[in-house]
This record gives sequence, C-alpha cells and structure tokens, in this order.
Amino acid sequence: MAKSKRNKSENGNRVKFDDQTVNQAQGGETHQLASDDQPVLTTQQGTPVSDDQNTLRIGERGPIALEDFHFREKIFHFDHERIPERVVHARGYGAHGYFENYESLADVTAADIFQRAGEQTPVFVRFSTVAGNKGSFDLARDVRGFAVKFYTKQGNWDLVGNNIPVFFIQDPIKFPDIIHAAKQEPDRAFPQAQTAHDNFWDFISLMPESMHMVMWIMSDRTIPRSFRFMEGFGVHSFRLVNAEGESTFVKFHWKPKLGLQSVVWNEAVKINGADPDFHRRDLWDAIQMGDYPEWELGMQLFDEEFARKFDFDILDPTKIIPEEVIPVRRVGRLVLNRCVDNFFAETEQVAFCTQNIVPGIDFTNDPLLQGRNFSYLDTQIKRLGGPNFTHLPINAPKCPMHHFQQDGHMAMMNPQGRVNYEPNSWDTETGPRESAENGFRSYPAEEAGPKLRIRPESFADHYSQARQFYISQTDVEQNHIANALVFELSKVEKPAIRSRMVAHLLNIDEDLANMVAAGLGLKSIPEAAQAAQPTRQDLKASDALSILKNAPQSFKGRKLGVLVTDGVDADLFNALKEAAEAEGAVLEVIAPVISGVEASDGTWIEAAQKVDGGPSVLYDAVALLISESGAEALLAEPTARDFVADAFAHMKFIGYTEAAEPLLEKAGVSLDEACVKLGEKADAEKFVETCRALRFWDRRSKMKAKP
Ligand code: HDE
Repeated sequence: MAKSKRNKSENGNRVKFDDQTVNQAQGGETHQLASDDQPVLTTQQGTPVSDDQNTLRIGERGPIALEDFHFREKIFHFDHERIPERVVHARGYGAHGYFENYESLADVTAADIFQRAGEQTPVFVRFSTVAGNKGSFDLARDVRGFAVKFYTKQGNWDLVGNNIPVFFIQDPIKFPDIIHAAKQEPDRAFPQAQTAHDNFWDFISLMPESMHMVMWIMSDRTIPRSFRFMEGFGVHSFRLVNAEGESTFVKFHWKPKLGLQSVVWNEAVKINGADPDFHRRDLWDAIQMGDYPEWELGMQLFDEEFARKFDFDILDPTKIIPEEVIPVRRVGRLVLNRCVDNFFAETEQVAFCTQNIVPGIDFTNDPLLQGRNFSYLDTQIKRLGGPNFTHLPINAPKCPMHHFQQDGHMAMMNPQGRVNYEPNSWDTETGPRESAENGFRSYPAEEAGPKLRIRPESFADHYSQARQFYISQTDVEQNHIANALVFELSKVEKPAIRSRMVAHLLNIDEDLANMVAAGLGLKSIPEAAQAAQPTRQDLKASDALSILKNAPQSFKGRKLGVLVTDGVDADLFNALKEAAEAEGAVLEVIAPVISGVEASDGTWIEAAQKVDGGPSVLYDAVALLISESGAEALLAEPTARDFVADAFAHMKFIGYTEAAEPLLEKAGVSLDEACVKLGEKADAEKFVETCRALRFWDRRSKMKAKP
C-alpha cells in the first residue's frame, strides 16, 4: 500500500511527496498520493481532496475552521451511516442466484415464473436469525429466516419463509408480545440472542398454541450446521390461480440438495466463541469456491375438498400437512452463485414484503399472513426512510414498470413528461393503462359473516401435532429436545414457569415430560395443563420431520479439519486431500503456527488456522496427521487436547496417525470404530468414506455425558 516516496527533509518536521507537503508527525511514510493513472479522492460533490489526514486549522496548534467542508461532509455522512436494524431478523446474510423451473405448472398457476421448463429467474435470498440483534452470533438457538425475492417478468414475488414450517402464534396481534418476550429483557438488555430466560418461557408457558413450535425450536433445527443444510418453508397456505381462474392451495418448501445437518448444542456454544460468523462465512466461502448452494422448491398442492377433510385447519399457521399425507412435488431449483458486492447496499437494504406477489399466486385467510401483509411494508418505511425504497437496485423489479407514483424522499425514478395521473387524454396510445386480462386479480373467494374478535374452534388443538413431531424423531433427536428444554428452563429463575412448561409437556409426551422434570430436579410432577382439545394419539410418525432420517450419505460440502505438525507424512496428507476433494469436501489445515509446517518430503504445507484459533467444532470431521517429532509439543498444548476431546465428544469421525495416540489418550478418547488409523494412502480414502455418515451416534451409548 505505501509507495515509498519518502523524502527525509532537512527541516525534520516536514516530508515532501512530489509537490505536496504532509506532516511527518502523523506518519508521513504510511500514505500515498494519487499517481497520474489513479483516481483522485474527492468529496461527495466531486471536489478533489488535497489532504485527507488533517483538518483545516488556524495556525499549527490552533482551532479547526468551520469552513472545512471536507471534514464536515465526511463526519456528517459517518454520523448517519446506520439505519434502524430490523426489529426481528436483524442479523442476516444474503446472496444472489437464480431459480430454474423444472416443468410448466400452467395447469395450476398462471404465474409467469412457472410457465416454461428450464427458464431461469434471478433471485436474492437473505437468511437470518430472529431474536438476536445485528451483531449477534450465528449459532444462537433460533429460528432461521429464509427469505427469497424472485425478480419475475411480472413483478417481484417475495416468499418470506423460515426454516421451520410452523409459527408460535395464531393471531398477528400477538406478534409484538412473542417478540418482546423472546428478545433481551427490557430493563437489563440481556440475554442477547437467546430464548433461555424467564420472559420467553413465561410467555410461552401461557400460550398453549405455541407448543408445536416449541418442539421444533428445541430440536436441532434451530442450530443448523449451515444455511446450506437446512430446509425452508413458506409456512402459510397460499393459493395458486391458473388462467381459468381456478384455485389450488399450496404450501411451499425448500429442500437443500446437500441434505439436512445440524450441530450439537455443546458445539454451538463453542462455535459462537470460535467463529461468531460461522454461517455467513460458510455461505460466502462456498459461493466463492464455486460450490454453489442449491435447494429444490417443493409444493404441497391441495384443493378445497382436502382442506375441508383435513384434521386441522389449513389456515392455522401452527399446523403442518405431513408429507406422507400430501407429498412434496419438486418443481424447480434455487442456485446461489454470487456473493453481494456490498453488504449494506444489498443485504441490509433489501426489503422483503409478503404483500409482493404476482398474478397466479394469491393469499389465503391465514390470519398471520394477513397481519404480515400490513407489517412488512410498514417496517420498510421505517427502516429505509421513505416510500422510495423500491428504487434501490436490490429492491427494484427487473421487469418494466409503469406507474404515476412520484416524488418523496430520495426519488430516483420520477416519470418523465407532463402526465402524472390516470385516466388522462394525453398519451392514449403509449401511456400505461390497466389490463383486466393480464393484471393481478384477487381470487374471488366469497367472504361473509359477523364482525368478531374470535379464535376459530378449528384452531383449538394445540398438542396433537407437537406430539406427532416428537414421536417422529430418532432417539438421539428426542434426547436433544429433552436436553434443550432442560437447558433453557434451567436458565429460568422462577420455578413456577418451569413447572408450567412441564405441565404442557405432559400433554405432548409423558416420557418427555418426565425426562425434563428429572433434568430440572422438579420435586413433584405437576398436573397436565388444561387442554382445549385432548391430544390425539393416532397421528402417525412422519419421517420427513426428522433431521437424522434425512441426512445424506455423503461428505460433500462438509469440512475436514486436519491437524498437522512438522514432519507430517507428505504422501498421507496428499492422499487425504485428494480423497476429500474427490468427495466434494474441503480440507482445512490446522497447525501449531499459522505459517504452516514442513512435510516429510520437504514441501511446505500452508495452514489456515493456528491450533488455538481452529478448534474442532469448526469441522465436520478431523484427522490428526501428527509426526513422531511433532507429537510432544502438541501434548503440551491444551487447545490440541480440547481439539481431540471435543471431536470425540461431538461424535465426530477421527482419523489419526500412530504418533497421535498419546494425544488421543490425553484427551480421554477410548478408540471406537469411528476412530480410523491412518498409515497408508488407502486409509485416507477409507476414512473419507467413513465420514459420509457425518457423526458416529453409537458413541453416545458409551459416553456418560451425552451431548
Ligand atoms: Fe416476519 N417480520 N413477521 N415472519 N419475517 C419481519 O419485516 C412479522 C413471520 C420473516 O430477511 C419484519 O423487513 C409479523 C412468519 C423473515 O429481511 C417485520 C408476523 C414468518 C423476515 C415482520 C411475522 C416470518 C421477517 C422485520 C406475525 C415465516 C426477515 C423486518 C404476523 C413465514 C426478512 C422486516 C429479511 C421480518 C413482521 C411472522 C419470516 C417486523 C407481524 C410466520 C424471514 O415486518
């Protein structure tokens, strides 16, 4: 960066850069002036700047002159750099890509985006957490937002979903309450990005309708390994409307091509310290490497008759339609292939609005959806400062727009010419006019009835699907749900809240309630909570609800952490690298020093992490390629011990050389079939194949503490 044009001057205090004078006291040698072929730094008005290091003074040690417009402009702009963060989903990360339609869906929808097989539509996607503020950590136990803006040829369609298919509440009037209860408590302003506190569980335990969502948030769905390994859901029932005006109900799903994977809670806690940006880094890295994340768009399609017959109200956002009842039809794929150029301009300023739909798609009476249609537009005006946020490139449609809306803060696209109203008689040939045929038309659903503040009777079953979710999980996952509940409720100070939650759990599953009660050390088991409707015991388990039943048998897209020392067997290292790359995984080197190590054949291996900065929680599997000569120094390094002990405790596959055995022993590892000895090149391939199982859950039965 510094071009050494320094010219030590005779007077000592001043240094000459070409014809310019720079004060040496500020370290004149560290900055560079524009050369002939470089742009000159300017103010926002384009005025060239001569000195960006010093304010304008009256005398060398005198006051700053108010006329220093460059200083004033720079500070003024800096003072206004922040906009209000999103009141929920403040922390997020976005990327560009496209949606590719597999087949024409003209039979069910007139939406232009779904008419032609193979057609690609540009998209922008933003993933987020809900409760944390903007600077919070990525692996909070929290719902993830999965918001997609499709720039279709007939306008922007925003599908603003989550990675969980249900929500806490049935009526939007409760949204401020649930969010207030979940976020930091108002007097103390903590805890940050966690639901493990009194206010949250106080509210939840008074809201039986949230019990289905509680099962999901206490499962590993809320600690995903990566955005790339999680599902997305539109949550509400929407309508598709075809050219004949016929309506079909639809629930939207996003299915990750890499399958589902989550971390375990003990890992999440440690990842938040080791790399608070774990998820955004993962997305950024994958896209930069050309390993583009993909999801398939799925639709559960059903008609009025099914809606009438279904055991639950399809308008109730606390209910799912099991995939076994209506299979998910995969209709296209979403590919994220471009990182943003500027985080603020794109990810921060993107304004999703559930009201943004296109002809061929329509709302239903899901009360939450209707409430959202008010909230999102309202919130964007607050966040982005005026009605013209649609002019920002990230929000502007990519199809032609013609309207007579004008003026307002920061207007950048005012219509030209004399005509700014309609009807008019000026531009009858060329001016924009409404089109009954091509314009958006609401599905003419018939609505009638008395005006009431009321919750429909069909929304009254709060426990049956919560139970269905729980019984659909593997043993490991059921245990994680119980542990998560014990963890969260142990952070609650008021014992009555803990009991109240156990009372609800009794309506979901007795074993679960007993496990949680035991974990909390409850002195007595409370009565089951009063239920508006009894829990149905006949709902069948649904495999689609389990993460582990949907894990891929592949190590693709995962990360292998290889701890190396000087003298590492070069052949073995190279074989492991080749095997990992052939699988589509990434190998990252961790070494005692960041510069790397010298391998047995004299080649240099660069390191990505120093051992204390690259704990094993950042990797899906680990290998310890330790040489005889390097073993001793690592034994004295506590973080090397933690590296191994954590990998073992987190059920990871561990490859190791003979020289690593003392380190394994020191870490308390009792070798099992997921610990693979690496000697020959062939072992490397075998090890990577083993890693396809992602975790060795059988280890749990032998461990006392079970993460
Ligand atoms: Fe949101 N939600 N929400 N929400 N939501 C917002 O809009 C709101 C709900 C979701 O990456 C806000 O632009 C109400 C369900 C995502 O920018 C706000 C209700 C689902 C994002 C808002 C809900 C979501 C938001 C805050 C109950 C899953 C982030 C900032 C009726 C289907 C989008 C903003 C992004 C953001 C209101 C419930 C998903 C305040 C009133 C259900 C992914 O308008």
